Order: sequence, then structure tokens, then C-alpha cells
Amino acid sequence: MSLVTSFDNQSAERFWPRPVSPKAAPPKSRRHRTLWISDIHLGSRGCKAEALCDFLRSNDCDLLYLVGDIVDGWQLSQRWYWPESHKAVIDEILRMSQSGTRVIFIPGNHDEVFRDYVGFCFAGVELADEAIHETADGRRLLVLHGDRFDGVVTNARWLARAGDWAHAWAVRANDLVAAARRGLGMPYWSLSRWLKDHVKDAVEFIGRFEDAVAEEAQRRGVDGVVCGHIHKAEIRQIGDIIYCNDGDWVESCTALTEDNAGYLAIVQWNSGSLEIPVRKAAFADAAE
Ligand SMILES: [Mn+2]
Repeated sequence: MSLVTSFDNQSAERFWPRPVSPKAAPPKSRRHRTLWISDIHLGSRGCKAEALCDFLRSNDCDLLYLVGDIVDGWQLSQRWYWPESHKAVIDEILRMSQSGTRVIFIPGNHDEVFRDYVGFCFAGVELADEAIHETADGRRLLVLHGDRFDGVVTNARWLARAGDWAHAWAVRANDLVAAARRGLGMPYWSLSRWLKDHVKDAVEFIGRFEDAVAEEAQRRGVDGVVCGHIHKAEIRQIGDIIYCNDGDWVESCTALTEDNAGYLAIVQWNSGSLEIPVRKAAFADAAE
């Protein structure tokens, strides 16, 4: 008994110091009921960690879903890359968890090492294979990363890996093109965005992926589904299912948000301001 009582909170903190001091947190400017983010790829060069830090510091939520590929274990296993800004993202998520945000982490294929710990809770972060989210207006959304549909879509795991490698290079090439255009005073233009929209196979892959995910949601008897994995933010009706993809933080810097009325929207973080691009769908309207 004495052993237990002597291990109080103070000594626990000595062994596991809090990542950041609470006084450093300024008031957040926006509140959401729920936030979904995924495909951050911490540990890879393409990761837009500064933008995400900025986003998390100015956006608050009751419930935060980390929908997979938060850490890029594939990249890290080849070459260790962990700059301060990547650590800061983890710190910010832990700070949110400590200030009352419920955090649910659904590992993806790039951070599949965490799948062994599903059902556990670390530093207030709950690990799950998938989740059922109930919106403020009572609809049920299946939340999963989405890589399990690669097989259905392509039928080959090596192809997914190859695609991943090609994507990593497209993102790098994209950064180079963007820097060159900036230097020439030209507006931002995304190469990998253009590839995704114009290369026939990519368009076909995305369509088939979205259909497969929606089909699974239909089979499970839920109203909608939230996933990540393909780095393409989306919110649209597929049959009876509302399909949401929260996008990524390698390129698009997008999140899915829910407000207190159950209204769902894709938001894009653009140099410190929150933009709501083309699609903003009232869940209730869209599902009726
Ligand atoms: Mn993935």
C-alpha cells in the first residue's frame, strides 16, 4: 500500500514531465465539436508540421480524431528525420488532451506499429482500430483510415507501395515547382494536385476507393463514413452514405470539422487563416 501512495502525481511528473507548460497556451480562436485530421506523415520531409501546429494552436474541439498515418514509420525506418516542428505537433496534441479534449487515434498503414496497442490509452490518447462517431444531430459515422480497401481497389500491395513512393516524389517535385514559381512571382500551383485530377488511373483509383469505403459503410448500417489515406479531402453523398475524407497535411492542409449542430465541413488552413473551400455540406440536408 505504501508503495502505491508514495507514487503520487508529483513523482509521476518527475518521470514523465509534461511536454509543454500550460501557461504558454493562448486562447484559441475557433471551437469545433469534433475535428478529424489524418495523413500528417510526421517524420517525412513532405509533412507540413508548422502549418498543422498553427492550426491546432488556434482551433479547439471536444473530440479530436487522428485518422491514421500520423507518424510515417516507413520513412523513419529508412532515415531518421524528426525536426523540432514535428515534435511540436505531438506536444500540441498532448496539450489538447491535457486540457480536456478527448483524443482518439486510429492508426493507418504508415503507423501500423501502433495497431498492436489498439484498446490501450497513452497520455490520454485512446487507440482504436476504427470508431463510430455520433454527430450532434444523432447520425452515426464510421471512422477508419481506409488502407484496408487498397486490396479491393488495386488487388496488389506492391502497387500501393509503389504508388506511395511515386507520391512522395511527386510531393517533393511539387515543393520544388512551388519554390520556383514563388521565386518568379507566380501564384501557387500544385503539381501533385494536378496529377491527381488529370492522370486517368489516379482519378479512377480515387473513385473506386471512395465507392468501396461507402459500400462498407452501407453494409455496416451507418449514415456515413470518415476516412483518410488517399490524401484527397472530400465530402459528398454516395448513394445513402455521406462520404467524408479529411485530406492530409502533406499538401492540402485540410481537416474535417463538425459544429454543435452536427454540420460537417472541410476546412483548409491557409497561412494562418481558415478557409472553407468549395464544399461545405450540411450533413442533415445532404443526407435527407
Ligand atoms: Mn495511409
